[in-house]
Amino acid sequence: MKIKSATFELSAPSLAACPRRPLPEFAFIGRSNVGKSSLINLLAEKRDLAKVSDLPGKTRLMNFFTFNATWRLVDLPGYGYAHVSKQERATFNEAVADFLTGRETLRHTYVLIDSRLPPQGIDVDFLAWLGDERVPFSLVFTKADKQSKSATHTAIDRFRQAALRDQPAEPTIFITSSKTKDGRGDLLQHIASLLD
Ligand SMILES: Nc1nc2c(ncn2[C@@H]2O[C@H](COP(=O)(O)OP(=O)(O)OP(=O)(O)O)[C@@H](O)[C@H]2O)c(=O)[nH]1
Ligand SMILES: [Mg+2]
Repeated sequence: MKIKSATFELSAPSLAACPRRPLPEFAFIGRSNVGKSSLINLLAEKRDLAKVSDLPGKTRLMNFFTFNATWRLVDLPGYGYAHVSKQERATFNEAVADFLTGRETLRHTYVLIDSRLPPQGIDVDFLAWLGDERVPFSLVFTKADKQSKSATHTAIDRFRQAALRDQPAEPTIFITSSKTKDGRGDLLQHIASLLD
């Protein structure tokens, strides 16, 4: 799929504040700093469409981006950041849970995992929750440029053992790098297949 346009639409703090006009949507979610915003910019081939930050927890609202005027990417707040208040964290988690379980136009969810880290409890717990809620998802292993291919594959195998044993079906797995553009074509092809 060729990306002809990619624009920011709006930021929403709750399900009720999400865009009204129905378009098929694809969500990106993962631990803070995993590379969600960078991946959106990669797909869009725009440097500053989504804000990238070294300071974790930058994206605290659900951000909607419209691609080719026909579908949306949704940058969901990263989970697992420590420096916002409990109250704020709870509000955002609730909005994200509402979105993932109650947004009628949500076609698919991509869970981003840092390919350099051993399986993280918070990712394992989140995937178990998605499985319980029957939310269909794929896994995207990010920052693949930071290590060798074999190290990435070892990390994926370990993650599978830790997190996927109780899942009803094996999710599709993508390996990406916002630096080298690896995985861009695969992800866009997957989205295109779900748009048909
Ligand atoms: N080397 C490398 N660095 C990356 C890659 N993707 C993201 N980064 C860096 O990782 C940091 C976090 O990236 P973001 O895209 O802001 O991560 P995020 O998941 O949107 O973070 P929050 O919005 O805080 O949850 C930035 O310093 C990025 O430059 C990648 O593929 N390779
Ligand atoms: Mg972000």
